[in-house]
Amino acid sequence: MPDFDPLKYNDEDLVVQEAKPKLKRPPLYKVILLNDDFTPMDFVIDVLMGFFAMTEQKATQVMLQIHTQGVGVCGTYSKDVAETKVYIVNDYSREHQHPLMCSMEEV
Ligand code: TYC
Repeated sequence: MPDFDPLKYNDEDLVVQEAKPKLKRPPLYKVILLNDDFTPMDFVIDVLMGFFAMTEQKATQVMLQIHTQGVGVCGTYSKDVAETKVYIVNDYSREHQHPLMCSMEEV
């Protein structure tokens, strides 16, 4: 009988079905920034470099994409990490009195 056959025979010759392993990868979340009319472009670039480890060139490209399309992805993370990023970015923006909004979406 092949190794992977889930049907096994116990001592009384009864067929028993082994439980199928229920392994599912935990969901991932996109952290996104939303465009607004007031947050300075340089501030958004600083956020992308400081909190999302982007180079200045990449951060400028993402900022301009958000500016023209309305929304952009900063990165993809586990739920805990995404929640923390959203919290610290929104806190940082509020501290600097900018209305920049950071949010997350399941991938
Ligand atoms: N639209 C802003 C401006 O013209 C720049 C901006 C870019 C704001 C991206 C938010 O997520 C943002 N100053």
